[in-house]
Amino acid sequence: MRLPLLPLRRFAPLSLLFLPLSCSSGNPPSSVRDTPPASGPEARVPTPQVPPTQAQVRAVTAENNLVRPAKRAFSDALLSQLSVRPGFSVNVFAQGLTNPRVLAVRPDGSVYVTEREAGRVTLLRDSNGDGRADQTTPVLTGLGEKDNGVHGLALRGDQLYLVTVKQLYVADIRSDGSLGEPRELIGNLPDGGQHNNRTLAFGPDGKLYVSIGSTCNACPESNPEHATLLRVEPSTGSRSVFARGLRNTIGFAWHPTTGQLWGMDHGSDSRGDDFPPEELNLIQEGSDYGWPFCAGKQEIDAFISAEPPGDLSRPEYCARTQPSTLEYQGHSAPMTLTFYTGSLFPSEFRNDAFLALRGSWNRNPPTGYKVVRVRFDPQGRPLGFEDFVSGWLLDNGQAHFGRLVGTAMAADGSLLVTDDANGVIYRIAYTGS
Ligand SMILES: [Ca+2]
Ligand SMILES: [Ca+2]
Repeated sequence: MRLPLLPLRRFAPLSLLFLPLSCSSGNPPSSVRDTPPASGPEARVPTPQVPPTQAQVRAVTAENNLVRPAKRAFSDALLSQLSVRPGFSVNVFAQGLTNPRVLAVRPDGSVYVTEREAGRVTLLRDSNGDGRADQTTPVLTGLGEKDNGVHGLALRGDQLYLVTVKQLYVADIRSDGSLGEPRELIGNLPDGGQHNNRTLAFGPDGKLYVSIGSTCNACPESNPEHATLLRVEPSTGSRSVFARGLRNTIGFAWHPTTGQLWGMDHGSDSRGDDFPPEELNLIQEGSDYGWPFCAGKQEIDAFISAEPPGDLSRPEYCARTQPSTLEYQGHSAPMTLTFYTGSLFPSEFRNDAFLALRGSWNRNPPTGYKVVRVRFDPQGRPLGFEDFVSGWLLDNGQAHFGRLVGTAMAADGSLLVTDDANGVIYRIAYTGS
């Protein structure tokens, strides 16, 4: 349920609230943001809300909608039930893996995958080009275990960067694809807490970007590196906060032609079925994307009891944060994001993105459990989301047979997607005419 918009009680009228802001900056409130996103509405005054009463919080929490679809084992019969766009097909690239999470693909077709709960990195190869891996070789073991195992990967040249919760490593890739001993580049990333799934990617600037989720569902963080994207100098490991107010942006990537950085942030839980939305953000250096006090397009999160820092009212604070560019159904759990630059798919897919939605546990009915396409226009502005492959959710949301995490484009232009629940890697290819 959504909380009703409550009358403004504890705040001064908005016109008064924004008066000092206008005077001090010399600009009208619509100019509060430094840089508007590439698309999306103009800045607007956030809807004023007061924090909900404890009774209202209890009412939402009581119907907290903890719906956890039961896991079904993978089967070829279930595979055949997936819905995919006409002309595309889905097959199993690999299976029997332990909790496969993040993928990285080399130009020669080698696929590295992290098996987080095993603390392992495995190399997969399809040597005969039939779309199925026929070599499965563990190349690194012992990097953490359970929820603390190795998770994020990034390739650069003949080196593979790897991240656990607190450590960033780099390993040389030998000619046979095996890895040398990983060297620790950073040993003191922030503690994990609720969100310990670090992800990595190299930017067009040659720097390594690391997503550091929040420790909590919705709270002010004391460590300024939590709920951020960090930028790391790969030669030294020196690092700085690139953007903040990001609760858990596991999926982020640079648009192939504009070079703009787009990321999908997870909204906070236990706020009803639909609020807050998952966010597609244009991530810019030095910007604050609002969490934990604001969500979506500068909407105030009325559930959090803490007050924003800096003696700012909630509307003032949210007006200084970056609104999302697009929103998606709350609780879908966006995972990794991959721009499509291949030529196997029809040309209309080029420079669009694919996104794995791991799926909800905090919504009734459940949502997610699918792969969506994020359409971008020729100028690189996101237009919207559409289902690409769906059907992992079964029986009206009572069951599932896959929770999707990692996405990557294979060397042949197909799309690989990991399922960490049944240990499957799916391959989506275009087979139409
Ligand atoms: Ca094969
Ligand atoms: Ca946000």
